[in-house]
Parts: sequence; C-alpha cells; structure tokens
Amino acid sequence: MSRKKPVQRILQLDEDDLHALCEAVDAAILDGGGFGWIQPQGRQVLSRYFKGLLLVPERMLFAVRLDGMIVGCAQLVRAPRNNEAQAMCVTLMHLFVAPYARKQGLGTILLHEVENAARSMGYRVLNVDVPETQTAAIDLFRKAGFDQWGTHPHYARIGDQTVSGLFFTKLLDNDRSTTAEAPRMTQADVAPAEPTSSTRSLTLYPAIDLKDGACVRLRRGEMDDATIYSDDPAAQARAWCDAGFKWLHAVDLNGAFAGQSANVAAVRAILEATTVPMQLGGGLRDMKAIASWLEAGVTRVILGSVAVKNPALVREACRAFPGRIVAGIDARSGHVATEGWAEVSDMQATELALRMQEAGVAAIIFTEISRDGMLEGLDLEQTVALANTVTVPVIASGGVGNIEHLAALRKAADHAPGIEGVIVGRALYDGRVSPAEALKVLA
Ligand code: AMZ
Repeated sequence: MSRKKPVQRILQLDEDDLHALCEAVDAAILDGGGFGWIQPQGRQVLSRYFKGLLLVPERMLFAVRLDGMIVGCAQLVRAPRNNEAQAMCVTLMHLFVAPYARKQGLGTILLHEVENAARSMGYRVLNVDVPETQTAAIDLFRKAGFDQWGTHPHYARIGDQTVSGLFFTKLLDNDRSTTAEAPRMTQADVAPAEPTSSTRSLTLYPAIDLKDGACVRLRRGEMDDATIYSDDPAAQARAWCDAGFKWLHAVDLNGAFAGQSANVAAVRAILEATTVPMQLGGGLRDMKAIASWLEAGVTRVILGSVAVKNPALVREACRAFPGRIVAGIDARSGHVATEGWAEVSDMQATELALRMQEAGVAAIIFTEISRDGMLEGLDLEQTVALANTVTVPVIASGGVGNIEHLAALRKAADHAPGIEGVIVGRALYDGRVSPAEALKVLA
C-alpha cells in the first residue's frame, strides 16, 4: 500500500478515506458551512458526491491529511469546454480544513500544493470565490498573494440573509512571462561566452521508463540493452518526489512497441503513490486511450508515433484536452522515429515540431535517440534550433550524464526561452547527478 503524503490528489477513495472525508465535511458544515452546504447532508449523500466527483474529468480532488487521516480537501475545476485563452484558467473550489484540524497551517499547505499542481499543469490563472462569512479562508487567500478583483452582492442566500461573495485571482506564470521578450538564439550561440542571468527555473523531469512492470533505462532505445533499476516503479516515483522533483515523466516502453498501453498496473500504482503531475507516453494511439489516461489522473499525455502518422488525432486531442497533449519528437540524425524507435520516417524534426505546434500541443519533448541513455550530453544544438523554431515550450531529452550537461543546458536556455525543462534518466539512477544539485543548477 502506498505511503500517504500530507497533500495528495485523490484518484480513488478507499472506505477509510471516504469515511474521514465525510466526517471532515460534516464537521465543517456544522461549524458554519465552508463547503457549500448549509445543513449536514448525511453520509449517503456525501459519499455519493465524492465518488461521483472522481468520475468528472473537469474536476480534481486534493486532500490534506493529519496523521494519515484526511481532514480537509480542495478541488481544482476547469471549464468543460475551453477556448484557448480560458484553457489557461482554473478555479479553486471548496477548500476547507475540518475544525478539529485547524490552527496547524494545513490550509496553507493544501493551498500551496494545489497552486503548485495547477502551475505544473500549465494553468496560468487561479480563480477562487468565497462568501464574505468565511473570514479565515479570505485571510488565507490574501496571505497567499491572491488579489481581490470584485464583490458579488448577492452571492448566496442563507436563511433570510443575503451573503456577498468575494472574488480573488492569482497569476501563476510570473517566471515564464519575464522570458517572453528575451533574445532568441541562433545555432552559433549554443555556448554563449558570458554568463547570463535568468529568472526562470527549468523543470527536471525524472524519467520512469517501464518495461515488463519494472523501471529500466535503455541505451539508444534498444529493448535488448536495458538496465533494470527498480521492480517497484511506484516506490521509485515516490523517491523522485521525495527528492524534490515537481513532475514525473513516464514511458510505457512495451506500449510504444505494441501500439497500446502495456504497463497499466505500474502506471496506476505510480498515480496512486504520488501527488506531483505526471506526463505519460508510449502506445497512446487513439482518443479512447488518451482520454482514459487523462481521466485516470495523468496530467499530460505524450504522443509520438501518431504525431507522424495521424496528426488529425493530435489536433482532435488538443481540442478535447487543451494544455494536456504533448508531442514526443524522437529523432535519429534529424529524422523522426516511431513505433518504439524501430521505424525512422522521412519527416524532419523541425517540420514535425511546426505541425505539432499548429495542432495545438502544449509542449514538445525532443529526444536525440543516438544520445539517449549514453550519458555523453544533450544535443544542445538541435534542441536550441528547435526551441527557436517553435513558440511552444521545448523539453530537452537524451544524453544527460553529469551536472555540467545540465549547466550547459541552463546556459543555453538563457538565450533560448522556449526551452522549458529536461528529462534525466540513467544519470540520476546511477547517482552521477544528485537531485539536489541538479535542481540547484536548473533553478
Ligand atoms: O526507448 C524507446 N525505444 C522508446 C521511447 N522511449 N520508444 C518510444 N519511446 C517514447 C517516446 C515517447 O515519449 O520518447 O514513447 C513515447 C512515444 O510513444 P508512441 O507510442 O506515441 O510512439
């Protein structure tokens, strides 16, 4: 069974958690609301509500625990049909901590984690509205840097009383916005001479490559050249979270070869064991597979083979799930490979990147296959060129072997604002790169 984190996105509720959650809600209602209900609803109504909530793809439930027991929760809600601008906005609803668990800073921790989750998922605006009677919550939002932008005079009717509502908002993307006008880099500038300063952090995505249920790393994508690092991918994922990484990058290798998800139990176990957002690729070739993983709690899906073979599907997926589709462009000498990298197409990586951008992907992961798992350094030249060709964020992958390779990327990214992060596998597993040092270099 997975260890329970203080704040966790809830994908499934066992009986204990459901019970604790209903107790907490009841206590909050009796204490004067705070969860939208005025009267206690009874256990049946609440448990149906929470079970139903987990089936709604537009809603994400987060819980906060005290000594392992759920004592509060919050929801992130996105509009069911977003236009491109609204796709950046998400609403926080029903944040509360039960009265018996207050005054311990749990509300702040919960808000902080939910905010981080929203930011990691690519949302740029976090909205929240709250009745004027909830003074503790109002205080919490103000302290967390939310701006009040308006008041609704008739927000709720409680008995004979009309209660006003306060509307708050917070911009989440202050680090990327400062880079929008940064100068673009040419290939000749890959290794800039003078040190530069930057205000944004690059994201480090620890790689969790799954083969036959185990966590492995390949060399140049060859299934026969696998090093097994853990037979408990969920424990490995948790270890990466504990090390401070804010995202996970998982690939279902058997799935990539087979054209359909294969390491389903391992991926589910990772989702269950972690709170940070995860991107998942390998074998996702139709809307059903894409939708079902996104509904199961995967934050972003990576599409590789279909990016080349079925761009219409990528477009459809981007429309249905704005901000949650990423193109995985894996190239051998500039040519894009598919089907577990067993096939190489005529398509150039830059051409595919432009097509994927037009299709509406949230990011592009670029891997130079000949470098992957080889520890000899990223192909910075190709990565920078790609990042300067498109306007969507680019994640570098393939070849990180030591901390200098990350420092070189950091330097290159100061002049190529499109570079958003980097995937690291073998070097982390082998201990050649320490998580703390890596995070420091990329910050
Ligand atoms: O190592 C490999 N042989 C490999 C690999 N890591 N083959 C595919 N993949 C990854 C891609 C991408 O994230 O980097 O699988 C994903 C693409 O899968 P698909 O099934 O969409 O082509």
